[in-house]
Parts: sequence; C-alpha cells; structure tokens
Amino acid sequence: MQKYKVVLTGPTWPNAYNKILEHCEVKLWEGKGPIPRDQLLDWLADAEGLFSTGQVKVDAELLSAAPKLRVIAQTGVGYDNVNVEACTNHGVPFANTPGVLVEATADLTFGLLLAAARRIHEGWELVRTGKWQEVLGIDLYGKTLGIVGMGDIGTAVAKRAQAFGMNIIYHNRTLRREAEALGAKYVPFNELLKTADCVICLVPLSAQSRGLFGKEQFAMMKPTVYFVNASRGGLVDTEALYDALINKIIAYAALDVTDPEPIPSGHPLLSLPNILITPHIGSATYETRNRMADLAVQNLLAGLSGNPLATCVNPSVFNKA
Ligand code: 8YV
Repeated sequence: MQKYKVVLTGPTWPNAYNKILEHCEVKLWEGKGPIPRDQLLDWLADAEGLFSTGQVKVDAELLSAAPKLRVIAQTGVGYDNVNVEACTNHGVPFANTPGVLVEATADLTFGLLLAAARRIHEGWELVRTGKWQEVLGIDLYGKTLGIVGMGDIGTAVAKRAQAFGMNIIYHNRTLRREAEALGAKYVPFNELLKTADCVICLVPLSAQSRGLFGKEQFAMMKPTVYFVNASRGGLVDTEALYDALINKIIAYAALDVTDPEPIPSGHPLLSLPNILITPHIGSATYETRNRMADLAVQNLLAGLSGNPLATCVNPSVFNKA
C-alpha cells in the first residue's frame, strides 16, 4: 500500500510516531530549535499531511507552498499561530488537541497561584542556599478568585479553587453553566479586576484579546492582587506588568507564558522579587503529552484518508468539496 507523505516539525512520542510510520513516509525535523521556515516550505512541496509539534506559523504562504496538503494536525490547544480562514480557503482541515490537556493545565495554573501565594519556590531557594528562614505568603482560603476566560481549563481551575475554599467570579464571552454550578458568578471585566484578590488569565490569544492586560487594567486591580497568566504571553503588555510589579501597583505575578517567549536571560522581569515564571509547561506531563500526540495522530490519519477529524477547528471545510 502506498504510504502518505507527511512532514513532522519535531519528534513526537514513540507510540504516536510508530502509528504515523505504519501509514506514512515521514520527513522529520530533528534539528536544534524550531524547523527553519525555508526547510519546512521545501518539505511541504509534496506533503499530504503536516504534523505540527509546536507553535509553527501556518498562513497563506505556507498553504500555497503545500498544494497537496490534506490535513494539518497540531499538538496543542491554542492556535493563535494558525490562520484558520486561510486553511479553510485552501480546503485544508486543521485540528488541535482540546480536552486531553485540560486537567494538567488546570493543575499547573492553580499550582502557580498556590506556589506564589505560599512562596513555595522562594522557600526552597532559601533552604537550598543555606538560609533556613520563614517566608510569609497569603491565604487562598476565603479569597476571591477572578478567572478571565472560563473555558474548559478555566472551569477545571474553578473546581480546584472551590476545593481550596475560594469564592469564584469570572468573566467570559458567554455564561458557563458548569462554572455557575460550582458557585462561580459572572461579572463584567472591570468589576472582576476591581474585586478579585487573585486574577487568572486563560483567554485564547487573538487580534482582539492581545494586550488585554495593560496599564489601565493593572491600575484597576487591588494592590494586593496576585496575577496569573497561563494562556499566552501576548495577552499581557509586558512593560505594563513590569511597571505594575516594580511600583507595587499589584503584589505578585506568576506566569507560565511570556512575551517574548522564551524570555531572554537579563530581561527586566527576571530581576523582580515578586514574580514566578515557569517555561510554558501547562500541558507538560508524560500522560498528557502522550494523549495530545495520540489525538493529533488520530486527526492526521483521519484527514489523510479523507475522514472527519475528531477535533477539527474548521469543520466547514468538509462542506466545500
Ligand atoms: C503548548 C499549549 O502549546 O496547548 C497549548 O495551547 O500552550 C501547550 O500545550 C504545546 O505544548 C505545544 O506543543
């Protein structure tokens, strides 16, 4: 049987990779860092499938360079790197990996808040460097958590917050029944900023949401607020966040994502005492990353054989044929 020609932008997990190899002839980028754009476009010239393992930019140029492409399967739920309309116009279905990473990402998001609130990372650093001493944080119990972006991950974070005895308010494009059932109360964005003791950002990045948290928004927050971003760095105006933290306009920030990302060593944010940053590890557990890869392979193989993808972002593409 003829195998499908597929490009992989990076290595994936053995299970997923073996499944791809069963059905596909593979061009795999194993170099250091992300695949260079020229190399990718060159490989895509005769590719039928693209398996994207990271934040590869998918736009009209890439799609034009790939005339035989029948599917793009990405490991990751956020797709701010993808021009979905261009995919649809080129008749190419695009799939991400929602669902399978919800619990892991919610754990990390709430974990960031807890670590910052209780200074777990600072305590360890003191002990590690021979300076055994107490470090005081804040209670989460009884505090008001404001979740901006109440999707599946936001709802899973709300469950954790409820178990920690927090009051939950949220802002979202639409009301979320699952969140309301947990006692979370919908409030306008500005009210959330003014009343929350902790603010968590889980909004997908888009042209509309870029820079959602800037100078004005930090100024509205309580000076005691703990701010967490686990979505995309672009949601936050980095300079405004730096000013807010250094001038004590807000108390603390915990970020899993930054802008720029990776954050370069020597960046001003890294010199602040009131910040905790992790290297974009929301979905980074063995189990979850395997589930993401398996779902992406399922989407890839479905697309190659002309079948509907399990988690297609632009299913209308199938109506066009
Ligand atoms: C990474 C994420 O993008 O799913 C997302 O949107 O931010 C992360 O899971 C993913 O690890 C990239 O492959």
